[in-house]
Amino acid sequence: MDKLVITAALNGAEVTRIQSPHVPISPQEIAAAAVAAAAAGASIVHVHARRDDGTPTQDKRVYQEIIERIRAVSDVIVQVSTGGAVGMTAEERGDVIALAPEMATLTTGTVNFGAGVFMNEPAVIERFADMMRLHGVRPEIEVFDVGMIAAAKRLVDGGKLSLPLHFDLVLGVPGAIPGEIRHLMHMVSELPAGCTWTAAGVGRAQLPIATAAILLGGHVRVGLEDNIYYSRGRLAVSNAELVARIARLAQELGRDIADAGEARRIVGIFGRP
Ligand code: KMH
Ligand code: ZN
Repeated sequence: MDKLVITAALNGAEVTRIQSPHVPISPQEIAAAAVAAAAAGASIVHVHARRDDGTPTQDKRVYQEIIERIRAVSDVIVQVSTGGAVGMTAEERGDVIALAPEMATLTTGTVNFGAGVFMNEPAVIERFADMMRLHGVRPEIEVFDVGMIAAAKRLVDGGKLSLPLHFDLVLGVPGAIPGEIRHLMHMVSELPAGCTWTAAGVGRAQLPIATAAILLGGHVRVGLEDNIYYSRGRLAVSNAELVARIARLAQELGRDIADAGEARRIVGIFGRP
């Protein structure tokens, strides 16, 4: 089994400071959260840009500042979001790919997302895939339901994506596949041979889905984007706290933790930075 790659989804687009005062917003806060998460065992940080008032933005300049601040102090893999926030246009969401980050998310379908719709038309998905190939960006195929795995396979058949892919299996978004281990097992069974995968459980599904992923040979994503609680009724005080628990669990279960260099090899990032 490969060493465990832990992704810290630091802030997301939708979580507010009212929900959790610990969500990093500014590039400085995001960089500090990235460093702390890396020290706790994360080898990838998934980041969303925010404006000073906390609202989500896909402004390239904000992403540039986030990447530069993290790069200056850490070799953790910086994965930017092309999902942005519900309601953003595809044009604004895709802009960040031109920065040629090491890694970016690529969602391969449309899904209800809480009260909104996370819209990903086929032509937009193909355009983002083309842009990622052009700029040498490793996509993380982010799927919220099993049909999105089938869609990724069609993109492979059509020459838009190449195997092996790295997937992020997200379970528990209201409107998408529920956060149950049997659904995780089914999603894993549908992946093309040779692909790697991370599992992200949303809300109370975070800990059981992460534990199952450790045991099944997958990788784990935790963080305040997906879940603001450490335990019932007790907010997580930081992303690092959530990452540290996964690192402890993995060690107890006999799974070593990948550092950033090892994570690059595992998820298929070669020759950078
Ligand atoms: N904020 C969600 C609507 C991604 O980062 O690529 C989409 C999302 C996925 O967070
Ligand atoms: Zn995200």
